[in-house]
Order: sequence, then structure tokens, then C-alpha cells
Amino acid sequence: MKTNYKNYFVPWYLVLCPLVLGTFVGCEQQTAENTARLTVLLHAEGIDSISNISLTAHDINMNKDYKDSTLSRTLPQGYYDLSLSATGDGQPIRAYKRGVALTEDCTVELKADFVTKGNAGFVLAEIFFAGTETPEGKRYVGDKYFVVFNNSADTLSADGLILVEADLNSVQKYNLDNDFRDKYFAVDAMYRIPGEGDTYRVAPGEAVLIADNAMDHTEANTNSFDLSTADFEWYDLSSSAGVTDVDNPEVTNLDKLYCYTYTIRVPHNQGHKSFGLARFPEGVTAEQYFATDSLYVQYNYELVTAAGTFSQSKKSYMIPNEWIVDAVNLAPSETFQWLTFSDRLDAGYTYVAPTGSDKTRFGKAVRRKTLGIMNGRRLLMDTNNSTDDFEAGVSADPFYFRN
Ligand SMILES: [Ca+2]
Ligand SMILES: [Ca+2]
Ligand SMILES: [Ca+2]
Repeated sequence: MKTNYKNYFVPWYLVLCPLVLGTFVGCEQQTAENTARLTVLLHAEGIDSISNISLTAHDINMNKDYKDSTLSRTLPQGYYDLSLSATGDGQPIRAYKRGVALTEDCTVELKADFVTKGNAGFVLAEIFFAGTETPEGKRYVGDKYFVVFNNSADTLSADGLILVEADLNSVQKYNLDNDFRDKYFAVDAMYRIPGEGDTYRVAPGEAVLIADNAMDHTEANTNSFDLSTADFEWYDLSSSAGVTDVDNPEVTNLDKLYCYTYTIRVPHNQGHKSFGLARFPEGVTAEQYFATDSLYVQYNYELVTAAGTFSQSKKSYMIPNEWIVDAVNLAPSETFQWLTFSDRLDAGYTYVAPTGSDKTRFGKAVRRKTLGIMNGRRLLMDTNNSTDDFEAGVSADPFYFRN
């Protein structure tokens, strides 16, 4: 099938190597008590010159970083997460390895990853789902937002891009009878950028801000943001007179295709739900999608709880994984249970707090890392592993990526 998102899957970074295939080799006896020498062997296929090396060894137990511009150094014995950045033939390079046990002198092989495994198209760059608190400590809603970013070298149309929310919960594992995740992303909300062609063009390195309510929230809450200049907002006609949405006539509303709730949609403020960007293939309308029985699937699962195991069944709208443009798993770092969609879309997850009820989460977002500036545009990291690709729990800034 010919699709209008075809270009996003064209791997312009074909030279890339897989991320982190490092293994231990040649470990020897330690040289001094309580310390050991770490040597990193960096493999960067097809690259002639490497410069600007920065190697960070994060001592997991002591929560301490050791930074160096060389590939060999002595460190206290311990468990380390290694991350390396460098420039290879003018391109930014990143390499990672987690959980390296440094108990004796050791050589670790890292394989360089140039830019991304993800498509070079639109990505979710910042997600603000936690909401804010007023200076008086009261919960404030309506100021959540998503930043979509053109991570390609071409101007792209954002028309038809669908912001989706995962139906499955990251902290509540289901034992699925038929594990559909290899084929489908189960969703409980779908909101689409309007337009059917080139209405909303996004230049390389440019961001699109999608707000719950595009208004100046600082008037009611000085801990919030002025979102009145957002590019889009989502608006829900509520079935409840007591729970209503706000519509700024100056800011275009997303097309609401589907949402699980009949009132107003508020993203889960503890980060138990994950998000993605999707597109229908060319020629597939929303009407056709919702009329396709095979994409509204009933499935059975076992719910394992402290009180016992329960057989359940549920029905979800499914988006074929090939239609997913980008996806980001979210879960509190200590209560994460499972990846609610295919690990090929996202092999890791990111968070704003260790537990869902952590009150420090308010005002914090997850933000995709910047690899560097290439030819004048910002390039974001997209290895389809949000654990690596995102900075967890940053101070939310809806305009961080705005040029
Ligand atoms: Ca709204
Ligand atoms: Ca509006
Ligand atoms: Ca991705």
C-alpha cells in the first residue's frame, strides 16, 4: 500500500549501527584495592575520525558521575551506567551500556549509534502530563501539553498526525491470551491534527505545541504557563455540565477521533499511560478506520493482583504498529510493570517520579535529549528506547524547543 508517511520510514541514516552491543572482554586482576581501571573500546563503523569524546560513568549505588575525555580511567569499584558522546566524522555519536560491574580492571566494548533507529520524521519531544500545583498547594489542570518536533532534514506536513494514548496501563500487567503487541498498539484516545495536505507545514527542527487548553494559565496559577500561543489544543464537548472544557477560538482544535471518556480528556497525571504519534495510511479515512471490525479487538487476559488472579476481557481500538510514527513509554520508575506496546516502537520508558503519587512530579516533564546541532538545526535522539532517549523529570518548559 502506498502511504503518505512513507518518507518517515526511509532510513536516511542507513550507515547506523545497532545500539550498544558491547560485551566484556579481557578482564584482569584489579590493580589497586577498591579501584579498577575501566577501558572502553568504541566501535564506530565507517567512521575515520572521532573527536570531542566525553565519557560519563555513573556510579549507580553512590549516585555519582565521573566524566572524562579519554576512554580509559581508574574508578572506584562498583556498578556503573556508561554513556559516551563524541563527534565522528562531524556527526554526533552516542553509545550506552547499563549495569557494568567494575570489580577488576576491565575492557568494555561499546558500539556507536549515530542518530536514531526511529524514523527521521516527527517525534514526541516533550510530554507534560503531571500537571501543576498552585502556590497554595492546590491541584491545577488544563495546562498539560505535548511537543511534537520535526526531527528530519525536510519540511513536513503535520496534517493528519494523530496523538494517541495507550489503552493498557504501564503499572498493571496483563497476561494476554493472545499477545497482540507485536502487531498492534491498543489506544484509548485519538486526537488528530486537522488538514488533508499541506495546511500545517513544519520546518526541520521546528516544534508544534499541543495544549489541553490554549490559554494563559499563569493568571490562575503562577506555577503554570502561558499556553495561549500553542499551535493546537484539544477540546472535548462534555456530557457533564459540571465538567466542561475551554475553547480558545484563536487556537485550532484537534479533531477528536475517539476518547474513552464522555466528559473531558485529561492525561493520566501519574504517568501510567504511554503516548504515540500515528498516521492513517493514505486513502484510509477515520470513518473507514472505525468501521474496520478487525481493528476493534476483544481480548482476554489474566489480571494478577495481590488478591489473586482474575480472568478478564476487554475491547480496544488497535492501531497497526506500521502506522505508528513515534511512541514513548511512560511509567513511574519504581512501579513500572510492563511495556504496553511493542518494544520495537520503544524498548524503554521514561518518567517524572519514582512513584505515581510522588508530589514532586508536579511541574515536571519528560524531554527528548538533543544530540547536537547539525547544519543549523537541532537534532533529537531517537533510538526507540526512551530510557536512553529522554531526560526524566525535567522542569517543564512548553517553549524549550521553540525556535
Ligand atoms: Ca481542552
Ligand atoms: Ca480552540
Ligand atoms: Ca521513536
